[in-house]
Amino acid sequence: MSDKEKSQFSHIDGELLDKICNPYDVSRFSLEEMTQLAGELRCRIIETVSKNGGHLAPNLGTVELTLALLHCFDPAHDRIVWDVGHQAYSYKILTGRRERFHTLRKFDGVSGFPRRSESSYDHFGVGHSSTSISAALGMAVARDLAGGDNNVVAVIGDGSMTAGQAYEGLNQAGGMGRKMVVVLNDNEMSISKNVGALSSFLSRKLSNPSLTRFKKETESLLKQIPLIGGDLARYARRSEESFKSFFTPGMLFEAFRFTYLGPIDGHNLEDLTDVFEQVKQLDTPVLVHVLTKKGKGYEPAETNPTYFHGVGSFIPETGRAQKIKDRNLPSYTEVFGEALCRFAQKDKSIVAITAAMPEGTGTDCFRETYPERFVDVGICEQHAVTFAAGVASQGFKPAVAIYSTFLQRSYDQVVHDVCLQNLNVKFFLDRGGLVGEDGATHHGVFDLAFLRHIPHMALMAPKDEAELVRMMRTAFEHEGPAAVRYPRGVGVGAEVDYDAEPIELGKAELLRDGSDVCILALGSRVYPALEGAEELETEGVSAAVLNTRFVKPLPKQDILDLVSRHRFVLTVEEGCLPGGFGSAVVEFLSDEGMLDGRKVHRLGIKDEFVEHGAQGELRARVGIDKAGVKRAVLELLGRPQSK
Ligand SMILES: Cc1ncc(C[n+]2csc(CCOP(=O)(O)OP(=O)(O)O)c2C)c(N)n1
Repeated sequence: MSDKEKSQFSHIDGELLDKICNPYDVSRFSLEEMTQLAGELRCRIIETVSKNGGHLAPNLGTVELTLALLHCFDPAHDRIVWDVGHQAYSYKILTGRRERFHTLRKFDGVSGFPRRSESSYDHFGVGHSSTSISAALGMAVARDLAGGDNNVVAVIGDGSMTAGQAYEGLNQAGGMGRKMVVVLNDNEMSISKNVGALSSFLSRKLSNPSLTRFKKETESLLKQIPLIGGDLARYARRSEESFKSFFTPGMLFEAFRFTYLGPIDGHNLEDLTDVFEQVKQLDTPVLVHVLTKKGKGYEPAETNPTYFHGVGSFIPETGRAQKIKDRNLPSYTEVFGEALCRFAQKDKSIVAITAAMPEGTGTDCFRETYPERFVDVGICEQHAVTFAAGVASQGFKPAVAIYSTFLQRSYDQVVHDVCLQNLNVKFFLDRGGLVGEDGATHHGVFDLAFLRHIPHMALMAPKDEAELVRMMRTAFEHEGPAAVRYPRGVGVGAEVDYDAEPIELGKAELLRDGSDVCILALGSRVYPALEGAEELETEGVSAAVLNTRFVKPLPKQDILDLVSRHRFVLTVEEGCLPGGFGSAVVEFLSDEGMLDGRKVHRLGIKDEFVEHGAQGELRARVGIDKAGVKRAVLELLGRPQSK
């Protein structure tokens, strides 16, 4: 470790922090004490995230903002609504969860996101972005109906302001004119650099030289208007200040009938508390524009906010990642990114589309290699899908790389814009299944169920990273919409052939034959099923395992061939049971009159939300790991289970 690295983090005792008994204590602290508290909070967050992983950079940026909110507002009476909620660690620590904060993101521990079930101070549950203004407005309307007098504050980042829903909320809020506050936490970053026209508008790019040029151009344009142009130009010239404020972010929000205050230094506690005290007096919608630095106070995170946005365990002194045992295996995301670049080299019609997640989806390498065919649309999943449909309608092959959980946003666009027109859009759904520590808001367990019934859609899930590449090729060669869903994490170490042949649509793969039971497994559950079957052999059970590969078109012939030889059938998937892969199999067997005299059991995620925790731990708890497969087979066969 070099001297420079050593200086990057040093422990600070929680001298003030550990004395806090309830959130009201913050309102009694002086500015000086709050400044000390900010340092202690940062230290607590860095130490905990370095062990448990989590959203570091966003949380370091909101320490002063949180202190100022708790100083000025009453978190029991007022309503504070965090957008995405990945920046609420300080809030959690200060609102009763300090002592449990070391359990952050662990099973049964503090969640990484606000949750109503976790604390009465978490006023609205969240994990997906851009919901805060809508929810806060709902709370404001409910307050007025109930004759209440509480404040409602939504805190939203500039990245989250790229989503349409934020403007739907602003539009209604401005129209209704209810008392509410929107705090725009502007750090010029989404996970990566923020994108779109609005981001440069917000990010005070109107520097003096460009402002002057803009002013001159506008004046000369105004002068060209017959009769009144000269007057307009004179009005516009009247004051430099009014001109400036007219053409700054305030203009946008004032068009939505919000009172605009800002921009304000989001790390200056005095300014923040001053402005929050003022907004409490206003009875209109107010937008407070706060400028913060992502990763503030921790050099490695300030320097590389994208990496430290959401990070695994690391060494606090250096910021370097802790060594993880599977690190030598490539992740599904990496294999996907590499394959997409290779395919795009030969096929010039491939266009990569991401909704603000180039790194998360592995399309960052595509961005570097084929910038003209790469599009980051911002946090706009609905738009991403319709945009892709537009691209496809002109003969290109858009690849929408997206987390399964975020495609939930785009259901109608998938149905109405893509599938109804049978357009050639390819969906690559990363984080399909249980994602682990991010928990219920992020598990990608509904995709198979919400995609499989849409006409024209082809839907598949690979058993390993080599099959992922083959399925990508299958999807690209298929005429029409297709989706490939794969899990979070590393592959199994299968040798990847980037030139491998596609797979015939609707063709399964029999991996193991057997006589007592047949297991129809899908995607990430194929190897656990196979390993379970091998172990069952030693217990005298002969189990066949089919890598079913496709949910749609279902490999009907392969299923018929196998099931017709078995009385006992088990399906295994890492997705929700209602409407999922197992349901598809049962429907098919029923239609074929194959259920009589057979026992079919489905393994998957029951009709419930799964909590946060390590991915392996969660898979074991819901019973879809190797042990769960073995248990289910023995139960199905009515065999006694060894304890
Ligand atoms: C609907 C949805 N899409 C994508 C994400 C993934 N995501 C989490 S945070 C984030 C960036 C948010 O940027 P911003 O609101 O500016 O907050 P910052 O992290 O910069 O503080 C993204 C894209 C999400 N949570 N929800």
